[in-house]
Amino acid sequence: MLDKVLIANRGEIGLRILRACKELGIKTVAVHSKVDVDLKHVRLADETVCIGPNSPTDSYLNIPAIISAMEVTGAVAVHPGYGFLAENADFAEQVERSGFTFIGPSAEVIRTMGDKVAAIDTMRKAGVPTVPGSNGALDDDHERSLQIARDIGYPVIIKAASGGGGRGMRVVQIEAHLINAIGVTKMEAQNAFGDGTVYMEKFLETPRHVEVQVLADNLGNVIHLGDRDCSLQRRHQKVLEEAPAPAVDALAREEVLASCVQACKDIGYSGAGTFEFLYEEGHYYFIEMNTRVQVEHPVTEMITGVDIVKEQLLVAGGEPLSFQQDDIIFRGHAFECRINAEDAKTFMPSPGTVKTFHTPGGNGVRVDSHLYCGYTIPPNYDSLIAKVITYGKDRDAALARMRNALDELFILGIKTNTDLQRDLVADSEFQRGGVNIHYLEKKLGL
Ligand code: MV4
Repeated sequence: MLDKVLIANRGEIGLRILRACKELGIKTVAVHSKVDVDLKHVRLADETVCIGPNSPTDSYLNIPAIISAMEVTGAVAVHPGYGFLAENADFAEQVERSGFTFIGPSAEVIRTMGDKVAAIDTMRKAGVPTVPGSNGALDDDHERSLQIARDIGYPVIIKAASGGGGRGMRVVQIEAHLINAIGVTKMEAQNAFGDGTVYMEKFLETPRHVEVQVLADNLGNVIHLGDRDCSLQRRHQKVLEEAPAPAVDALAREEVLASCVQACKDIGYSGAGTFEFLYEEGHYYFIEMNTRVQVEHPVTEMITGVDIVKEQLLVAGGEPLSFQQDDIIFRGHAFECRINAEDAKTFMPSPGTVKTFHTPGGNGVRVDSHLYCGYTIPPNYDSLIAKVITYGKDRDAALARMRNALDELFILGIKTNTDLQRDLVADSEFQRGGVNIHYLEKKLGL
């Protein structure tokens, strides 16, 4: 079992990791930037280390500063949370080379999944369903690229191998535009990521974003925790998520869940992971794998009873998973509304001091938030300030609870997107279930 863990993150996930450590009797070290000395988890941690000024580059992304903090405090492992260094293979490698434990999969697996061409190739070979496409990088042979596009049919999408999360992509509607689009995407990818490798996929016009949660230990045990639907997004920022994904084909789901578990076994996966799929007309198409804990992990926790962060800590300490697949019983439905400190019209971050914070409660309601009255949200970081999560015996019950929970939520002193969330849970098409990835942007008139 790990003795002392360094939390290399901030905000709600910093607090989430601290809570999991405390439940397991693990000592905690919170590292923070100058302004973040007032963070809730920093105040609650056993030890704290200021690792630099407020700019993320100088603090939460400063690898030598974080490894030094581990040496100084005697922390044996580091939990990276999400964002920042969570999917940085060089960080994982340096942590391990310094004799510490990185809480996550091996640097090699992180590196493979960071290269989308390698990730898709790995998953296709492991039997996970992928999008019809180039099955590898595009080369300089224009005739070959044109033939691949003809074979899969237009529209197609050109994606950067080092992109992901919506960066470095271009849709091509007709053959006349293909070669130019490949050239421009390559150029942009080279400039943005230092890697001009691109690949091609069939462009799916109205898919849903459905993802699969997996857990693996270092003894060869792998389980899945079912799926989530994260289709409600704006500019690749998720807004509202739910588990399980509503209205998916039961047989296709069982097949894809089994394929994810098998793939994890094949590649020696360790820790928590998420397979991202596009789901359209009864079919799942793998697009990316995330090697970190995700913001929306609580909806899965609510319907399975599994504490995903605790499992990450156990597994990293060499313990077996607390559950076998047969122990996992999927029960009920859960939603998560992300509450951001942002302007309702412009979506620009809106930092400031919280004057009043009334959180919802009651049966089946969970709030993951680091806010407290008098806390000042700094301008330097992500605008996520709270996650309101509700559980119910079925989708309608969980949604009714979310409507009540959002009615109870009061945050004064800063601008938030709470009214948008209230609109969304009152939306009749969303209530029916299964809206696609374009639904929110269309509703907002973008
Ligand atoms: C796609 C796609 C349609 N067809 N790939 C965007 C983020 C990145 N993870 C992959 N993305 C997409 N890939 C094919 N072949 C549409 C998207 C996409 C999207 C995917 C998930 C969630 C929101 C999205 C918003 C716009 C486009």
